[in-house]
Amino acid sequence: MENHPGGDPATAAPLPGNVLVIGACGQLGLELTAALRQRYAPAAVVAADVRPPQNPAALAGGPFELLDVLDKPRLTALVQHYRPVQVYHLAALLSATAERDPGFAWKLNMDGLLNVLNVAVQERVPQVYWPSSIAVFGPDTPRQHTPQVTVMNPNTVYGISKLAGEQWCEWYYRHHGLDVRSLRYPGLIGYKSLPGGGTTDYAVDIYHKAVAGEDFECFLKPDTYLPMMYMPDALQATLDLMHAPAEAIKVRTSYNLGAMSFAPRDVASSIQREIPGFRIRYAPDQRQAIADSWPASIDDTAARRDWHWQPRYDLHRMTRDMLAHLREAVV
Ligand code: AKB
Repeated sequence: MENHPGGDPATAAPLPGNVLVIGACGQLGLELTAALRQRYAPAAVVAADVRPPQNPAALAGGPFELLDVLDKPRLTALVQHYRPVQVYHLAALLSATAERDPGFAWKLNMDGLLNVLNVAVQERVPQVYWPSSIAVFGPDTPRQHTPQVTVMNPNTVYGISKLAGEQWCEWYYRHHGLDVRSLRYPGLIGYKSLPGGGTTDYAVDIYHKAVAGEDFECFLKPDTYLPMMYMPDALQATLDLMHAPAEAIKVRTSYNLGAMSFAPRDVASSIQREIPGFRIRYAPDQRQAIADSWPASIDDTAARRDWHWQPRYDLHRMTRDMLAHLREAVV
């Protein structure tokens, strides 16, 4: 089994202040908070979310604050209190949930980001991180090796909000000199937490079912290729981007980020190499249309060139690691 990265604590430079993670109870937030606490003093990494963590142990070891990112006075007060040198703003509705509640998705994804950007400028926060997604691309985008700069035209509420958010990030960089950085994540797969409301969620759920000895019903068709990434790679990319020298960051909207690309039948075969009796069946639902509008694979040349991005996990290496960790949790 491999350890999750958090950078090398022995070589990480000490932070000259605190870090604030907004949306710390989400799939990425839980793991990023842990990685940052491994890298820096745990007390310096403030986890914040609209609700307390379901499993309090997951965020133990450092401060936790209740925060609705739409509550700008509360956000301002927290930033004034902790004086973070980095804010990671992860709170958002994902693609499938956003289609069910477009009004709230737009409010949370857009007003939340604008609150963070405005408070960061006002309170002179040196650095902000905000995740974008492959959802910024749409049905007119070239599907294979989707370039950094290309036709976008997203057709989901989530994708529209991410594309607008990218443009806002660049605007705050140009007009206010705010050092805001961003990655277009593919589907993220990790064993520590479950995603909620995304189109790529099947690729996490399938491992849980396999370890529980159950069959898996997949909501996408067997040959639906999507860009995906194992969580340790996503954490490494995020930390590498945030610690790269500012002059190396040439993309101020959001960087394409690639690692692997697979379809449900590929991940099922990969699991069957380890668990021969595992079975999958297919019952595509409304998420199929979202997946069909997204890239199948990503060209991340700019990230590799500018800050030396290099993924470490392919599908089968990820499968072995996921199954080992999930089995350990079951025992
Ligand atoms: C989703 O499926 O909505 C997310 C994403 C690709 O941004 N995982």
